[in-house]
Amino acid sequence: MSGKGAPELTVRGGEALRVAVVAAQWHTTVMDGLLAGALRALEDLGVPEPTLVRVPGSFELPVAARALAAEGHDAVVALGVVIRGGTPHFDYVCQGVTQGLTQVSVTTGVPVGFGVLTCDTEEQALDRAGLPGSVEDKGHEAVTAAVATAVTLRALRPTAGPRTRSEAAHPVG
Ligand code: DLZ
Repeated sequence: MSGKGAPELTVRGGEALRVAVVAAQWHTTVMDGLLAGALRALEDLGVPEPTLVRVPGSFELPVAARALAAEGHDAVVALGVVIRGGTPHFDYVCQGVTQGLTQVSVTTGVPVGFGVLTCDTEEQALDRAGLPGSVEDKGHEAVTAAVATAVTLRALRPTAGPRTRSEAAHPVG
C-alpha cells in the first residue's frame, strides 16, 4: 500500500478527549519510533494525560484495545510491528490483529487507530516508523486519525438526552 494520497488533517477538540495507546513490544527500535510519533501527535492535538498500556505482541492488541474502549476512552490507538518470516505465522497474526481491531472499533463504537505495521522486511518497517531517516510516521498518523474520528463521532451525538416517549408523541413547535 502506498502512503501517497494521505490527507492533511486539521483536528480540533482533542483537549476534551480521553485517549489510550496500546503498544506491542516486538521489534523494539521500530516500536520506539511508532510510540514516540504517537505521543508527539497526542501532544500536538492537546490530548491530556493519555493512557499507555503495553502488551507482548500484536496478537494481544485487540483484547487490550477492547478493554480500553469499554473503560470509557473516546479513542484507542493500537501500535505494533509484524515482520514476515519464513512461515505462514505472519499471515495469521496480521489477520488476527486487523480483524480483531476492526471488530473492537465497530462493536464498541470507539474509533481504533490502526498503527500496526505489516511489513516484508525490517527496512520497510523502519521507513514508516517516524525515526530520523524514515519516510513516514505511522504512529503519528494513527493517533491523528483516531482523534479526528472521535471528534466527528462526538459532534454526531445529540447534546440533549434521548427524548421521552411522551415528547416524541407531542413534539413542541
Ligand atoms: C510469535 C510472533 C512472531 C513470530 N512475530 C511477531 C511479530 O513480528 N510482531 C509481533 O508483534 N508479534 C509477533 N509474534 C508474537 C504474537 O503477536 C503473540 O504475542 C504470540 O503469538 C503470543 O500470543
